[in-house]
Amino acid sequence: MAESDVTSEYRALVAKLNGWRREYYTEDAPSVEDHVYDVAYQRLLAIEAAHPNLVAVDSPTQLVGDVVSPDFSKVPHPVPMLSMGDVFSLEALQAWADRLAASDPAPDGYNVELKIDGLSLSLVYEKGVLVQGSTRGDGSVGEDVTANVRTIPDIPQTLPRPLDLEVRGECYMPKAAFAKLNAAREAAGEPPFANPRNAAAGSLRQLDVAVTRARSLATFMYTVVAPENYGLTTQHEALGFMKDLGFATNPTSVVAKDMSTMADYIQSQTADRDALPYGIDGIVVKVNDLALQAALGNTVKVPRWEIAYKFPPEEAATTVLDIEWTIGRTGVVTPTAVMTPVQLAGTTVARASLHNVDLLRQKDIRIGDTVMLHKAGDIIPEVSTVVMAKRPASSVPAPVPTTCPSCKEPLVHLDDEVALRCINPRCPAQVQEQLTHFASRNAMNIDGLGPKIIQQLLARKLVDDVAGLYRLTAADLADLDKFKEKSVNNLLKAIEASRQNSVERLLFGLGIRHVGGKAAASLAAAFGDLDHLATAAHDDIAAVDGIGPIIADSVVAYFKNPGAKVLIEELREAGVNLAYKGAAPAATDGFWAGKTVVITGSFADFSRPALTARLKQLGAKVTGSVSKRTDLLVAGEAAGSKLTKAQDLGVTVMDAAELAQTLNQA
Ligand code: 0OW
Repeated sequence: MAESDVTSEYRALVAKLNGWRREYYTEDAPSVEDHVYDVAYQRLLAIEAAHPNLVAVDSPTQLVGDVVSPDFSKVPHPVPMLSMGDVFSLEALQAWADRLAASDPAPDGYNVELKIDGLSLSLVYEKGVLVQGSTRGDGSVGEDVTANVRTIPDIPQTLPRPLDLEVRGECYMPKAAFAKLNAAREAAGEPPFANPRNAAAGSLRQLDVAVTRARSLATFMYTVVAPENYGLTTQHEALGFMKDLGFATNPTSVVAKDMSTMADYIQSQTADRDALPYGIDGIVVKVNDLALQAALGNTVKVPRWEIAYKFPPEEAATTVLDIEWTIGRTGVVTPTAVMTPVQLAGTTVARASLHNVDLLRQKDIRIGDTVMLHKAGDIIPEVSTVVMAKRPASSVPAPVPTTCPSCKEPLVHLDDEVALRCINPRCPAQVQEQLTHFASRNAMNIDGLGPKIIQQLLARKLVDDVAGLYRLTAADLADLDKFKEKSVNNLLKAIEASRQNSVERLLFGLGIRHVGGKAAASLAAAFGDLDHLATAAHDDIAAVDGIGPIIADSVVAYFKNPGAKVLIEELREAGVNLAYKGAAPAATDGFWAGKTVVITGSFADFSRPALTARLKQLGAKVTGSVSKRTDLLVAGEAAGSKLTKAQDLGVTVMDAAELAQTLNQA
């Protein structure tokens, strides 16, 4: 291949891999499977080995870990938290062991461990007390997640001995907790996590500690930092040392003297993988002798004394019987493959999302095809490829609907979106989700109007769109199951109160694509009321700060839709306020006005975002880290290293009780 072709392939690979890293490490939402990333990464390594002159500073082979989020305080890792090299076959593992066997001295045994599919975690104890928890970050600097780790049940807050100690391990989400969390997210119209690793990362790297607490995280610790300080000479001893101190360590590690023992372990653990209550994505093989580990040392990013044997993704073949099209809250029409049920990674799989029309076409999946299936993160069924050799001669490309399967309105692609969408605001399949969103706290905030009540209202045909809520009578509501007079009155009061909301709540509640709470507030403030927005020119909408052409396209398309026009008129006739009442300006006087405040820990009465918004409303400037410029640290339960820093700097500290008192006075 000509040098220029290799260069362009190299640059494209670096860009693609860096994009996938950002999705995986920062957004905790990768768009590709691990094995897709691994294959591309191995190709990049091969090009760099053949063309060292091409190696770029931004190549992912030159980085150790993930990106450090600006939302968290930084934690330096004096002993870097490294990643590890991968091999994808027993032959490659044998070659790695052979190279080590040639070193002098040669290893006299390996500690073999399951590779837990989570994210790395460091725990620091001073005199036996947990003082800091942090993520790996980029290997040298991690994120402070101390308050979050205090909510994880299997992490000891204190040790049975007053040790100064750092241990490292994997934080993970058990499969059962992952499945439960995703079911709840899909029911709430939120995107599911692709696999347990992302769920764990998204749950640990949380500013709102209450969210972490609710997410059932767990750990397996596998490294003692500076083991020589505790008289440890092998990895196996280090695991026993941590277990005795009360840490969770994985019970299945073994010491293997040779390759055949390792191969047996790998074979047995691969067979048992599906039965494990947590996800694993391989086996870790470490030189057992710690002094030899130190002698072998590390390359720029990985230790020489350990390797990860990565499992090939489990696959199964089955037949596509049908392709169904389902409609979500925002009107997106998604293709789903209905297949002959097949056993895969411990469960029977009969359906797999095909995500969108582009992917359907890209993989050219057709009814009657034989397809290979695998499970992303051991959980989410994915179609890998079509077995073309088995494609029936009569096969035709899968038909893509042009009208909505529910309301028969034409389907559209908004802007350059991949998603196919029904934009009829009165589409029955969407109304349930729309009503739920409309009544939600950040939208019209109709207290007591949850999904179950909405289901009953729709089933009894008491409403067929959001405007219908404002025509409900006491008699209508009295007809609902278990709805006593008190509930009827409370709900009618809540609906009545929502009529007076400032219009940004209505605008967000209408569920216009790309129009979230922030965009709704900007548009309401810019145009003053719904009528001006509905008739505004595309470029005027796009010109509003923080809006742009994509949101403008979506807003113009929405208000052009005949169904939307009818809906707005019905809301107007129902007396719903369509004007912007203005966000109350931040207070310019009072206790909080002008103060620079940092919040740490968790609060019984507030989520972190809610407390931040409240203090800003009262005129405070809320920042993420304590400094000499900080006027006040508001410290809740399980306050972390920010409390220590505030005390060191002499910054005033306010506890939850003082906060409650001050807010009541404000
Ligand atoms: N995921 C694991 C695991 C393990 C560390 C020691 C120094 C570098 C790697 O179960 N059992 N042992 C290690 O050893 N690392 C593991 O996970 C790594 C950490 C960073 C990336 C992988 O998650």
